[in-house]
Amino acid sequence: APKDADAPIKIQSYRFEDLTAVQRKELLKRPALRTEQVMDICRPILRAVKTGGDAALLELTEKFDKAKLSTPVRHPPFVDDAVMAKIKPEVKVAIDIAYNNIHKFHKAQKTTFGNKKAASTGANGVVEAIEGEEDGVLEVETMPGVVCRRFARPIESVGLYVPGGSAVLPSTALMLGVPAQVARCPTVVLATPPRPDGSISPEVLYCAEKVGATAILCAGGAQAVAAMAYGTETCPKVDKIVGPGNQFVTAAKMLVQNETDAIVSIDMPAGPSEVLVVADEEADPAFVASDLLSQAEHGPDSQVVLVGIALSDAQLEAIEAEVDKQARALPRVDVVRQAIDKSVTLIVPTREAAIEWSNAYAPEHLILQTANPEELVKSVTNAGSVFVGQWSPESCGDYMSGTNHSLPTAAYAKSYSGVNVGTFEKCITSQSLTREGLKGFGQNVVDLAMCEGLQAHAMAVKIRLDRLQEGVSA
Ligand code: HSO
Ligand code: ZN
Repeated sequence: APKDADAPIKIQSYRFEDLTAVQRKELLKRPALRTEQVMDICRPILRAVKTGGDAALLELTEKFDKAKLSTPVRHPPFVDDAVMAKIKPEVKVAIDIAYNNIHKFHKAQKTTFGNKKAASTGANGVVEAIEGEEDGVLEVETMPGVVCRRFARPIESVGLYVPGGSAVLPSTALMLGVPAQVARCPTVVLATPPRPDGSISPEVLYCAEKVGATAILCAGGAQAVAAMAYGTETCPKVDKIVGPGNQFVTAAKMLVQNETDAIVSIDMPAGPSEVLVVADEEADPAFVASDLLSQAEHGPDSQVVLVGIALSDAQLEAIEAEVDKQARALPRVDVVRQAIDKSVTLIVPTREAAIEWSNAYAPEHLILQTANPEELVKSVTNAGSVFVGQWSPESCGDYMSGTNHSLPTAAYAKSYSGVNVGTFEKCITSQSLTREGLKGFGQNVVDLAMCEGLQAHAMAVKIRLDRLQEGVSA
């Protein structure tokens, strides 16, 4: 039943000391996703597109997005003067600045991929960046005459899922498109659901243009995932599908990933967006509340956690009053109310306990509104992205600073990284042995191969060692 509009918009609060071990474990949990049910809905959709191609895709787009299209795929250029005229000048400026910062930060990730090649040391001992293809080559001579290398190559064809629906997300088009562009992926399909009139938001079109997408797939949901995973008459088949989406998109991504005839990988399993804010007695209650609400407005399932370090009752009440006051002024107050209803405030005794809780929760976003926030960062072991200090709201990372906003949720920050340039590359290793290299450890290879009972392996080395021996005696 809809809550009465006068009911306080208040986060349930707990004191760490009052909780049992079982209760603590409960509080760390995310709401269970009903993946099985959703997968059952997705399976026939995937099958339809796999066998029916564009015709099936267009039919599903008409059914789910109410858009009647003649073809699902658009090719560049995506924008012309008419499209650009629909974008507010200040929005264009904002997109341009965001693009530049995201590009700068992601470009820098290429050269940190591996160490610099020793051979590239310049005249005065300065290590020079290796241009172009050789970006980030890692090279190690493990034994004399044995050189091992690791180098990155772009994934040839990638699919970027940019959600539509309740909000248009040009920022997500940038967050997925820029690292793909920096990685130099040759084929970049940007999928996004069309509006009922068949159009795509001009801001998303502009971002697709800027990141150099090679095609736009005007489709959403499981059907878009299927089109990219299998390919259709007009949609290129991709090798990896990246980007956030609703539960259908997520379920479809998980399904195609397991299909041996699709051979497609995904970035990570995505759940509802989350934030954990750590605040101390000195934190500004209005700032803390605004950060909690910016996450809550994403959706009724959004997870919002406040961890207060030894907060006085007065400080906690001040934050709660701000949450209530600011929430009521929001157009998405109904969404916010539902998210806040499921949210938690936890009062812990110390800074150490706060970070320990955060590490156990492994939040997608971690905001530190405390004294010496940089000091706290050193103890962070699990988080998607950290917002350090009171002047670093999550909104800046969502749009402008340069970090990626496509991040692991549902405690997957324990093992996954957010989207980055590496998401769009794979690493290839190589080894080059000289005669001396082979001679050096050839017998050791033979011995291990024989230990494993793999005589052909041993032979591949022995035959060469013998040849080198002949060379010496001849
Ligand atoms: N906070 C969202 C990203 C986003 N926010 C897009 C605004 N637009 C998930 O990280
Ligand atoms: Zn956001």
